[in-house]
Amino acid sequence: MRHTIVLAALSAVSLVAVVPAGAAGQGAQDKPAAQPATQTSTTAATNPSAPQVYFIWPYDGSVINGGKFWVRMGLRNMGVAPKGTTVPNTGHHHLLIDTELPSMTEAIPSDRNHLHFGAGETEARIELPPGKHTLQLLLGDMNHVPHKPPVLSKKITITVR
Ligand SMILES: [Cu+2]
Repeated sequence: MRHTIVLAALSAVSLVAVVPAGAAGQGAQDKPAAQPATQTSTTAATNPSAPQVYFIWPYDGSVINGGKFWVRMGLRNMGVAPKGTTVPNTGHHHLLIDTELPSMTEAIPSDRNHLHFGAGETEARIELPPGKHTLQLLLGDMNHVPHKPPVLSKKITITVR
């Protein structure tokens, strides 16, 4: 199983690289990605090959001194691609700060509480004022709309000192 996940991750990296080439590179990339994609009928909790977005850093409960920190965003079984990319099974990260989930059927808002990483970034330097803050990741498609079913992380709480 471990091996399958590694293959999927590698193919996700390749997807980003072939984006400008369009559909030409797609066929070759479909082989390793197709295996997990056909098994996504159950949730991430029960199916290790379901798409999953998660925080690499910070951890839930982290205490951040000074308020500036890197957020590192992880994605399994899908590929990160810039906004507007039409390759299937890709999307870009959105960081939700101190807010509830937005609509799952419309474009994710873009404001101080909803940060878009439309260039395909997987890490970002964030600054937050002192206090407790919640962070949650939500993947959006080429039009910033959550996938069906939505690919979202657990909501974590951090404390800034
Ligand atoms: Cu977006």
